[in-house]
Amino acid sequence: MADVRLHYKKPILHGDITVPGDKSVSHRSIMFGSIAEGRTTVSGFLLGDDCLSTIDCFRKLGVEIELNDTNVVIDSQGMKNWKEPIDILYTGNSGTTTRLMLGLLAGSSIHAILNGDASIGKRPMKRVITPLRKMGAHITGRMDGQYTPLAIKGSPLHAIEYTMPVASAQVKSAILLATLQAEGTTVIHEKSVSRDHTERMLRQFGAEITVENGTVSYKGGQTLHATHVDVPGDISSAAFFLVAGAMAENSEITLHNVGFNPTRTGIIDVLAAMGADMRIIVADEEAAEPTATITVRTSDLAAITIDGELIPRLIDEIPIIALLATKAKGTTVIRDAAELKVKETDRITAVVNELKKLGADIEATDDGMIIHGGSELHGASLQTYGDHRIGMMGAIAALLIDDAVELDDIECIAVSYPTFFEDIQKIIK
Ligand code: SPQ
Repeated sequence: MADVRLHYKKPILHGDITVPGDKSVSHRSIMFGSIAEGRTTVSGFLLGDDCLSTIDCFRKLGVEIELNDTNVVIDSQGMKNWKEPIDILYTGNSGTTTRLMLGLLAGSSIHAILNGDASIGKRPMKRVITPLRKMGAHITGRMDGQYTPLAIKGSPLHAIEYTMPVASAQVKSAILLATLQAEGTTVIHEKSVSRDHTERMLRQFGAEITVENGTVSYKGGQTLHATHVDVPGDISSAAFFLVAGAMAENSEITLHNVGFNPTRTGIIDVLAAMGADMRIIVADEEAAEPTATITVRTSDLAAITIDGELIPRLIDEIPIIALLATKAKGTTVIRDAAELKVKETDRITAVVNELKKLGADIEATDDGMIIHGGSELHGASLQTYGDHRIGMMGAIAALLIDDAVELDDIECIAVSYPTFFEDIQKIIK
């Protein structure tokens, strides 16, 4: 666990960054390429630790995966020919890998054990296992399957109709992936729409799926066809630099190839509502995953309330939005975001503790936080809690103040943005 002292002395931020591949889409590209028989190719793959964990799991299932920089070639004999792994499937720090693998393995002919790191060991798995068990899955684990390690014995599945108790793309995706090997048509009702990368990729691989008014319907037993996946840049990674550009003095940053899927663009809505000076050029709205070039300049910001259906569209951006709110005029309220408590760490506690150390006027609530903008931030020693998004929030704060910021365990940032500090250097003037 390496400590780092960041002393940037309030630089002007100016320049261009091409954002690395989207983590959610990268995971799914490996999964779908492993399901479909034949050769799937992927470009723009994220070389983050979480996505490498996904590759490792599928190699253990006998899928051939070649990685050449950000290009991937997947040669699969189809999911029916996956081999029973002789070792546990280790999912590292990745909630997405752990939960989606459960859905994929539920209807297979395989017995497997899934385990991850200490953070994964604290994240709730019952939310996935409950609907999968309704489909006929055999999954056992610590505290009746609430936590890893989990053992799964593939079994015949049937489709279900399921109303999502929480907005979660991982739960929705696990059910959809299990349905691939289930009899009948699965229907999922979402109160607030979560990211839809799985639905989009099912279509891209040739499946028929309907999505109407928050209801997803998908018939089991459809065959997926190998194809090419072009991974867009990760808007959740871009968010750190969008916020830096809006907050730092005399700054202008252009971010290229930013994924612009409407189920992920809550951060753009928030920046716009707060008054950020942004220019957005959307490249191809018809693409499987649209992208945009976004330029952001130093802005006068006003506080807003962030809640309701907006929350799932920006859930991973809340740590950096909280930092943004420290500069906004007035009081920003973030609510309906209790899900933050079950991420890589409790992100309500972590954000409030660490921003307080920097001098922010912020308080935690049961389902979010309240930030009184306008306080002068200063240097501090910060904890990352082993959470990449808390680590990056601290590093962006360091760009905005005169004093040094110390951060413990910066390795965790490699989970989603291994080139983060190199990209910071590109825009410091
Ligand atoms: O994969 P993991 O560890 O769950 O990663 C996080 C993140 O901050 O990168 C959450 F901690 O992103 C999730 C996201 O919060 C990735 C994801 C997906 O790819 O489907 C969906 C979201 O989680 P959820 O709980 O809404 O399903």
